[in-house]
Amino acid sequence: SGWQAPSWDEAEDFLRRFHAEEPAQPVPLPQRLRQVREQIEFTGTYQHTRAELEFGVRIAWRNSSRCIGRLYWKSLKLLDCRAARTPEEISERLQEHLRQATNNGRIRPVISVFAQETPDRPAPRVWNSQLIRYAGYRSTTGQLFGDPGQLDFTDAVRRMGWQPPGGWFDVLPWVIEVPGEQPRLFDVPPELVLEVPLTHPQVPAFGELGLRWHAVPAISHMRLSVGGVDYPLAPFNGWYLGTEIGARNLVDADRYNLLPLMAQLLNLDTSSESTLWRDRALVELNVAVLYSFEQAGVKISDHHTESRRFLTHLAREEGHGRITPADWSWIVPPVSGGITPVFHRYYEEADLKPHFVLDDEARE
Ligand code: HEM
Ligand code: NRG
Repeated sequence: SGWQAPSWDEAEDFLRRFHAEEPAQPVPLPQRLRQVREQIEFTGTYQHTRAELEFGVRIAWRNSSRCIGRLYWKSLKLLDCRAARTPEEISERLQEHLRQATNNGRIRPVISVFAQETPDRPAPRVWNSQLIRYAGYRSTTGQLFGDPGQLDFTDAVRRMGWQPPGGWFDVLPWVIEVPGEQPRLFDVPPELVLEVPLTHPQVPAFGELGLRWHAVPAISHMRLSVGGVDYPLAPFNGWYLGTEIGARNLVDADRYNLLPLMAQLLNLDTSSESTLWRDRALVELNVAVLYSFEQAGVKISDHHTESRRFLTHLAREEGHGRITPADWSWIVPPVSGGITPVFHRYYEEADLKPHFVLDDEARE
């Protein structure tokens, strides 16, 4: 992407919206607008106050068209990591993020915001697409194992010297890059990675497969953009919707691809598509994911409940006179779409700011 000065229009829009939604500010709007205009003029950019940044990240979540989990947008907790400079400092902040987010299974939505881009200093970055992901491998015989969605990233960290354990669920190291230095690898301390062993309430053999998944989805490759200022490293997390694991991560043909194995365990007739063996295996996998997380005391949502909450969110926002942009194809869950209420309507499409953007420069 490269350096882009914050546009005055975007800065002004943001500050006006902040003061409109949260009027009780110590510095009145006209004075703050003057300050920011001067900062941009003299330094090429400006610094958000903590209150502005906290508002900014919450609105960025509220504006995420693809996210079904937005009812709780006001509860997002900000960790202000803008002062962290060295790879060690950044790694420590990321560890603290995992600690606060995981909260022994009572997962809390958290975002850590690192340094912004400035005219004379590019921002730090993490190459990982999420703070916790499993490595993917191709054996010498061409056999895939682990998470094939991470083959390229796994290759990259191997070339940087990572020793692959070669298992199905190996947590990948962080690749932390700060300006003017080579990227560095950091192992994620295992005690910070809460994982759930997967079992099925009626199929004991399923539990013997040794499947597992991590508790916290923490996206680390989206750029946060607030009031014209770019924060390339701003990892955030909520909790999982069961289908993300049970209908995609474990099921996609280019991920763990487990439907055939599940069908075998369930003794399903796979001789023809019309037995719907895929669908039946899919539902049982999703049962297993929700059941296992609940057994382990790890927060997770099912798609019926989270769909209803999303409609509550739409109604609430409408009550405030705001539009809620949404992308139907991402909001509707990948199983049982038509029996969730989010299926039966259309949504407004809009690219509102502040927002999260998928960065071209992020790997994978
Ligand atoms: C996407 C659920 C919290 C921002 C999604 C998706 C789901 C989801 C199911 C679609 C993912 C996919 O299909 O790969 C939830 C739930 C949350 C939550 C249950 C619980 C609190 C958050 C938070 C943020 C956020 C805290 C940001 C502060 C986003 C964004 C996307 C997204 C930006 C789109 C990602 C992309 O384009 O790849 N969310 N979310 N979500 N969510 Fe949430
Ligand atoms: N599907 C991805 C995670 C994407 C974001 N989902 C969330 N976000 N729930 C996966 O790992 O399966 N969140 O911030 O909670």
